[in-house]
Amino acid sequence: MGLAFAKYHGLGNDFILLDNRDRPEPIVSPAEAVQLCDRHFGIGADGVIFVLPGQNGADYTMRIFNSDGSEPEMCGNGIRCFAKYVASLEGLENTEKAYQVHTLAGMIGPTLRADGQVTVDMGYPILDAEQVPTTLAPAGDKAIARSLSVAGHDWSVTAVSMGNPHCITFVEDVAAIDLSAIGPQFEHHPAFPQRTNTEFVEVVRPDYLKMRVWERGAGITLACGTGACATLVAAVLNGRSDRSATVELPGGPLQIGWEMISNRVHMTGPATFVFNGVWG
Ligand code: ZDP
Repeated sequence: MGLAFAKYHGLGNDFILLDNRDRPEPIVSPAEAVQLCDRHFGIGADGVIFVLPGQNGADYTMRIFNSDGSEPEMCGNGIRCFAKYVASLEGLENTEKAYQVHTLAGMIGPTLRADGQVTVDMGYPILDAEQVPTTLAPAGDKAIARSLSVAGHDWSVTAVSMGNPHCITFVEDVAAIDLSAIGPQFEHHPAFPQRTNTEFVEVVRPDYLKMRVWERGAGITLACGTGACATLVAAVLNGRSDRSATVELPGGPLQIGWEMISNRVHMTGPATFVFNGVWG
């Protein structure tokens, strides 16, 4: 029979999109998602994204499984791909359109723009250590520039949740970081009870940051939208950047802004259709 899917990427962070609009539960299991994401024995992707019926007044619900089968609350690059995919399911390509999407991190609002970019209202950053969650600061405090010992070295880290947890470290030279060696040690550090996405950031200018990411449940990826948002928030909290900046990822740049009055984070970037296929 086969499972119809579409493949999309956001700056090389790639996803298998499934039309799950007729059922409230994902049509593939976490174990099947691991198989689909396998780059040698499967389709190959960083995650599987489901377009489910809306809840709480939303147009749709988005759920995602990482390539290891775990389920994150949110996915910034994924939601841009999600918006393009639902527009194509609705036969509305190349139109400006705003969606309200229910996620495990609350309501998220992607808007398709005339130039093909997608702007996403990512909501509020969560800074209370207990809610990130991290033990790096007491409940009610922010974990900004706290010391974390990893691989025999003390790192000054800032913890931010964009619905999913992120640990941000500012370094002189992002290229010099041995990400595959230390990334897993950050991800599984006991200071992060839900594990963590891990970002290393070089401040090139106050409006231009360079970031490399080790993702929880997915490892090294070319881009991470929630990670780029968490990076900008951490840079502002540490007095290292403007409230609006370009965050350059290995797969390309995202524009991120953190509004002073509304406290909301906005992200603008591309989402690219790759191909349609049938699995099995
Ligand atoms: O929080 C997590 O477990 C992440 N691996 C989820 C995926 C995040 C993503 N890369 C993004 O762009 O935000 C999709």
